[in-house]
Amino acid sequence: MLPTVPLQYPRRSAAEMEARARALTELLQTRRSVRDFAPDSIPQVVLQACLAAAASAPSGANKQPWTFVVVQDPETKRRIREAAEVEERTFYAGRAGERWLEDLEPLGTGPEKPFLETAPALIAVFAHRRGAEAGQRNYYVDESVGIASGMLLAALHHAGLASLTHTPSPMAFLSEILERPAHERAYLLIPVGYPAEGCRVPDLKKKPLDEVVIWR
Ligand code: IYR
Repeated sequence: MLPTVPLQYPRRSAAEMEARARALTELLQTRRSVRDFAPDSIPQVVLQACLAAAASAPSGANKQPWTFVVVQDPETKRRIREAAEVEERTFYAGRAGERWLEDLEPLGTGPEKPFLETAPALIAVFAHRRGAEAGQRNYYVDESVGIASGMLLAALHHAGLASLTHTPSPMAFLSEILERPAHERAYLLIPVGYPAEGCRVPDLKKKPLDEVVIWR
């Protein structure tokens, strides 16, 4: 067992907890997936701090089974866009199936992915299916990487950066372009930047809380 350290935990009053809970909720409720980015570059220290938030996530047996590849080089972004659009064209041309395309219609998405070039940074999240060395295992990999990715999205939004969870599928091309080893699998591609001027987003509604929460 590891040595232990005292837990740093400030116990707060109910009123302070409520205020903090509401403040974070209100902030998170303003996050939207952005598909139209300004080309402006973003402060590297902000990206780095948000990545540190993601990397602090809990994970199965603390294996931290993730790699975040930050792509800012225009030529690499261009290659990623090109490869993603190859997959997306077949997806939208029929591989998705009628039902899936119907479900996507309200979002107005399509096979063209200019944001993969205009967004100043793309964060490619890779999940480690197992450890790098033979016999090393990881546990609850999807859960762990999903939690870390959610924390990354929250940190980016809190810092004032827009993002998109993009999942061209299959994403094997990312492993190739970004030269990731075989035990890593592309999990999510997150364009990050500032929204383009006049950016519009679909008028989505979230389900009411009583539809998604059951108190017993
Ligand atoms: N990967 C495609 C399709 C797509 C799928 C889902 I589920 C979405 O919520 C949005 C898009 C694309 O990025 O266009």
